[in-house]
Amino acid sequence: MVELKEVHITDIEEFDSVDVVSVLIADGDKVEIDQPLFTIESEKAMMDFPSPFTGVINKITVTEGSQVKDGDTLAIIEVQSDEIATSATKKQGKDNSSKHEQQLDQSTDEKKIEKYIDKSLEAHHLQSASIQVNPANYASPSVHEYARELGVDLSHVQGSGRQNRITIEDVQDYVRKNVGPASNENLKIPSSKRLKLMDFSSFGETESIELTKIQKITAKNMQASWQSIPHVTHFEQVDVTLLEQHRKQLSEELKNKEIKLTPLAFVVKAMVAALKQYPQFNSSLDTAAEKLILKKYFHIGIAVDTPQGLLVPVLRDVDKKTITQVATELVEISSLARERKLSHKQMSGACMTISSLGILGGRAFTPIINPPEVAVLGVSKMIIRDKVTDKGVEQQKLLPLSLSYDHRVINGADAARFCTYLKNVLEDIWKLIL
Ligand code: CAO
Repeated sequence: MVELKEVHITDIEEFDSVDVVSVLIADGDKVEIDQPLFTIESEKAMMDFPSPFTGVINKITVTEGSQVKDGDTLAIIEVQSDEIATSATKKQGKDNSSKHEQQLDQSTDEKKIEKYIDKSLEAHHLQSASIQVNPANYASPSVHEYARELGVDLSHVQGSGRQNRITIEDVQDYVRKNVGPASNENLKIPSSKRLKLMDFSSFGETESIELTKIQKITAKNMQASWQSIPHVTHFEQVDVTLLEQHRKQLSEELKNKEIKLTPLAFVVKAMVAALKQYPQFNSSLDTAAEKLILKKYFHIGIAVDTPQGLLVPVLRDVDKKTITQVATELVEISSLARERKLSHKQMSGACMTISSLGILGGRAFTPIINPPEVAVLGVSKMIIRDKVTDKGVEQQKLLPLSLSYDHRVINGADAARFCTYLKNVLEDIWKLIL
C-alpha cells in the first residue's frame, strides 16, 4: 500500500525563516532516504535538506526562492507502507546516534563556549541598545515597510517583541519620543531625511543589481559596528625578511604533503601569542553589566573574500595547533567559505579577526571590528625595499599591519604594546615556538 507523506522543514535553529535556493528533484522522481531534496540558505550558510523517506515525489510545494518557516511543507512523497517502517527505524537509529553525539557534544567545552558566545552577543545587543542603536534590526517586512514610509531608521529603534523583534508599536513609540506628540502631521519625517535615491538614469545608463544575502547581512553588521564602536586604527610595519626565508624553506619541504604555507599562518600564531600577553584584546564589552568578559580560549576569525561577499570562518583553539596545522585549516576553511559549505557553528565564536589583503595590494587600511570582538587585524601586501647593511645592499621585506580597536576597551598605549609584541614575535620567529 502507498501512503502520502509530507516533508516538513524543521530545526532551522534561531532563524525565523530560510530560503529555498534550489529544488534538486522533480515530480515523479524516485528518492532515497537522506538524498538531498532541496538546498536551503539560512543567514550565511547553505545546506542540503535530505529526504526523510524513500519513495516517489508526488508534489513539490515550494519553488526556488520560496521562504519557509519551521514546520512548513516542502514536498509530498508517495511511500510504500513497508518503507515507512524502514524509514522510521533508520530515523530512530539516526536520532539515537545524534542524541548520543549531542550528549557527547554537550560534554565538550565547545558547547559551553557556544553558550558563552551567545551570552556575549546578547551583551553586545544590550550594549548597543544603551546607546540607542539596535544592530540586529529584527523586524518583519511589514514593519520595515512601515518604518520606511515614516523615514525611520530601524537601527535606532529598540524592539520589545520576542527576541527583541521590533513591532509597529515600537516604531510608533520611537516616532512619538523623537518627533513629539503623535499626530498625523508630526508623524511625517521631513522628506529630506528619507533615504530616497535620485534617479541616476537622468545622467546616463544604469543597472540595478540585487544584493546577495551575505552582502545585505555584512552591510547591516558593518554599519552597526561602525555606529556603535569608537574605532581607532594603529599602523605597524614588521620586518619579515627572516620569516620569509624560513617560510620559503619550509614551503618547499611541505610541498610533498600538499600543504600551502602563506605568511598568514605565522600572523595567526603570532596574534594568539599577543592575545595571551594582552588579554584585554581577547574580550567582549558588556556595557549593561559594566563588565569586560575575558575569554580563555583562542579562536581566530579569518575574513574570506567570496564571490557572494565577505565570510568569516573561525579557526578554533589556535593555541593548541602547529603552524602547519593552521596553514592546512586556513586552506580548508577558505575553500568551504567559497563553496558556501560553512555551518553556522564554523562561523561563530571568534575572539579576534584577521583580514588579509596581502595578495591584493595596498599599503594599509582601516578594518572594521566584527562585534562582539574588540579588535581586528588587517594585513596588507609586503613591501620589498633595498636596505644598506655592512654586507652591502640587501632586500628587506616589510609586512604592513593595521590594528583597529574598540577605544572603550583598549587605549592607544595598549594598541602600541600589542603591535610591538606582534612585531617582535614575527621578527624573531623562534618566539613562536617557545
Ligand atoms: N604580502 C605578499 N604576499 C602575500 C601576502 C602578503 N601580505 N599574504 C599572502 N601572500 C601571498 C601568499 O604567500 C601566496 O603566494 P605563494 O603561493 O607564492 O606563496 C599568495 O599571496 C596567495 O595567498 P592566498 O590569498 O591564497 O592565501 P592567504 O593565506 O594569504 O589568505 C585568505 C587566505 C582566505 C585570507 C585570502 O585568500 C582572502 O580571501 N583574503 C581577502 C580577505 C578580505 O577580503 N578582507 C577584506 C575584509 S573587509 O572588506
